[in-house]
Amino acid sequence: MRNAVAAAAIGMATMLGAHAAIAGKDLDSIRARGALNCGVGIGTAGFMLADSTGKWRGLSVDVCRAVAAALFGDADKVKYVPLTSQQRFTALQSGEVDMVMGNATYTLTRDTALGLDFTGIFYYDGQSFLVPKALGVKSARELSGATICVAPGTTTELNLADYFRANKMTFKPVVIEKVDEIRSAFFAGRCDVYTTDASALAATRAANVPPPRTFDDFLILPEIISKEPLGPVVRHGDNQFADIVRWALYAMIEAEEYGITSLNVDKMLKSENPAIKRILGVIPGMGKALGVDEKWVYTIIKQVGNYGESFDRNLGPGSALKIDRGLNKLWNQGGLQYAPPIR
Ligand SMILES: N[C@@H](CCC(=O)N[C@@H](CS)C(=O)NCC(=O)O)C(=O)O
Repeated sequence: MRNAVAAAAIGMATMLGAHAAIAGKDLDSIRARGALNCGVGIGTAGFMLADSTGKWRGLSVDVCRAVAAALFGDADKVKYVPLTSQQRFTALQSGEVDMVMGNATYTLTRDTALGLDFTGIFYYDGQSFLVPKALGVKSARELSGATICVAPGTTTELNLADYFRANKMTFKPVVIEKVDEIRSAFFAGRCDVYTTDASALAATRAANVPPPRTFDDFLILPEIISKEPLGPVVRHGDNQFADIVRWALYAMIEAEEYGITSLNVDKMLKSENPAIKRILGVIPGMGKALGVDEKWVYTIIKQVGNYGESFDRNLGPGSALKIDRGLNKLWNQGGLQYAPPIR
């Protein structure tokens, strides 16, 4: 009897092993539709912003594009669905979008009770405060009694309450759902302070200050009051799709580590380095294991670029934001960005 159970277990394991990549229902419907529905924010420079021709750009957008490149061999096969912080997780749960790249912080409750899965961390962020210099404040500890603009359904709102309580300070929240309306309220002086992820504050300061005031009229306070690890989110139920989202981001990070860029990727196909050969599918196997074309990483890097290229173009020296890589440097350059091996 015990042998029979053991044999059945081995048989089952063999069956599962024989099909490393079983397409789930979400992946089937995305493939049948021929495009990825990617939930993004309403519009934040550097992360997700539609230009005058309707083309979306940004680091978050590039992760959607990388997933489409892996799935379809074409980074343009994405439909962007702008969502507020309040809408993003219900839109994912209901199937309106396949994944969310809405600068969502990876937390325990979102990853479990909401029925969602975070598949990595594309940006290590933290919460801070944006103030007009005219307010005359240099530290968050001087904000007691301030009126503070904040978006609902965010970790921001929760951290804000914790921080003020922990420091025995008071504040008056002005809760506004749409990010463009929060910015207008802040610039119109309806609140003294705007709080959200420091990266989004840097974007607001660099891209949204209405003239005649400029960037230099505002200040981001030095305190970072929380950890905001921002990740791609999918819903529970389709592990293979989750794997593709997870490894599309890792591929961008791994390519940077190996010096593979959108400019040299064709030359890299001739590299003698076995790791590069595996990453680019010259030695096949990774694509099969993931259930995508063997050229998946080649296509991501050719069409989207590696993580560092995307960061520099959207947030770093090649952008108006000039955000320091900081924690988002690669692990071997003093940062936290670390991709498990593609092997
Ligand atoms: N990271 C925080 C805050 C995120 C946040 O405010 N995210 C989005 C909503 S998706 C936002 O306002 N993004 C800017 C935008 O909509 O353009 C969280 O996950 O709760």
